[in-house]
Amino acid sequence: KPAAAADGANGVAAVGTMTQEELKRVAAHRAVEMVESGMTLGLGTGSTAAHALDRLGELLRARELVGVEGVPTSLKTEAHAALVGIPMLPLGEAARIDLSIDGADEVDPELNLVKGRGGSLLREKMIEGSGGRFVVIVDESKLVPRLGCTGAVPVEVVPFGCAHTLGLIRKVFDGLPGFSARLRTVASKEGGGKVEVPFVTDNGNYIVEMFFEDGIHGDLNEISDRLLRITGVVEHGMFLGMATSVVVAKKDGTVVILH
Ligand code: ABF
Repeated sequence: KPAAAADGANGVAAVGTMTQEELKRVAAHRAVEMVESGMTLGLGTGSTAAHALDRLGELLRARELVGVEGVPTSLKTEAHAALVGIPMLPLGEAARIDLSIDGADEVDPELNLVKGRGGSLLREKMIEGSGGRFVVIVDESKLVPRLGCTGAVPVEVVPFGCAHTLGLIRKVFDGLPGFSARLRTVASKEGGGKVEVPFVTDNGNYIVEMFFEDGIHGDLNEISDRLLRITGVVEHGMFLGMATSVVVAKKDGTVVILH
């Protein structure tokens, strides 16, 4: 369905098969070409978005871009952007977001996304959904036939009553074969790596991870509504109809832009 426009990666002819890290960089650099001086940017989180931050920093230092400001989608991105010299402002002080650039965990054929396996889905959705263009940068391993095919679909929940909220989330998918949901945990530093504690987001919340045997079949908007109606759910990691375009770096080093 999406119109595809193929071009070379940064004008560089593809040579052999590139590593996944190189592909992430190629996609990120292609998206940064869309940035113009004076823009306010949504700054994404994750290893692909990190390449975009590095490139933006380079262009700002070289004064090839001027007057660019960024709104970071996580504390990690805020620290990275500060390190490479990208001026920043909080979401509430940005008159508008012109363009957001961020990675994704999955992209379906309609350009719906799963995001948030990095733990930053709430700030990402607030910033990337606040208007302006949203350009997603991925290597081709992120393209899936259906959301939820390759791993967890995260849901941010408030810590209070999280076991109760988890139960309500499970009820949305009652009887669905192969469905499971659990609280995301990490090994606690205090416990010498042996004790698992809940993963805490930048907003002080927890994450419920939903798993589907063969991805999510059914009406994604309806599922989204049902999840968001649960008191205790803050937001989920399905980004439906939000991406303006998706820059895909393919194994051979070429870039395809899906709209
Ligand atoms: C962010 O980073 C998240 O929404 C997503 O979970 C993750 C993708 O990370 P990576 O680019 O490292 O694969 O965009």
